[in-house]
Amino acid sequence: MNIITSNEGKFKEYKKIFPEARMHNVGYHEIQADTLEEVVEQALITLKEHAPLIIDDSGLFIDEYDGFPGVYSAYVMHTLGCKGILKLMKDADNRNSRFECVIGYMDSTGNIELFKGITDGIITKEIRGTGGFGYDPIFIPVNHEKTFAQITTEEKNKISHRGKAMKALLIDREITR
Ligand code: ITT
Repeated sequence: MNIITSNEGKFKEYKKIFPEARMHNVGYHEIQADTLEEVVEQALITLKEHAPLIIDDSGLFIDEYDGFPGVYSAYVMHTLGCKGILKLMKDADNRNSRFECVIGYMDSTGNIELFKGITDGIITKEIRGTGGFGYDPIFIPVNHEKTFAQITTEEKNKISHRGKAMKALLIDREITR
């Protein structure tokens, strides 16, 4: 199974569930779209030669900003980063947010399926933790006290948007681990 990504943090999470997974950084083009699903569907079309494969488009959706950065999460991470988000939200009372992950799976015959996982949480007021990647140090999942950056990869996989999407894929497709 090829995991098509440029993000080593993501790959580490896949590797825990799919030990045979290989990271394949082929730099596919992401279209500008309103939803993660559209981005994934369009990208899959261009990646047939690498099947069986997984691609993953994820984002952080902040309620106070009607879901921004959402599909723009990568751009906002490059420009504002976690510190910029905290600065932007300095006086925000509503810190509710959610992570979404859409997995695009293409089997060796070219069949495509999408799997989604969502995890609700809140944005912290300061950076917490050094693990994980991306927005992990500023996101606490609901009913938890630690950020994604303060827990292990295994623990994150149990409750995260990506963990849920991977579980859906595994159960549906019965892919052996
Ligand atoms: P690929 O598209 O190459 O897989 P990417 O880092 O561009 O890698 P995304 O577009 O899916 O991946 O991610 C959008 C942004 O959201 C990016 O800055 C990620 O670091 C961040 N992100 C995605 N999943 C995350 C997670 O589980 N925890 C924290 N940040 C995450």
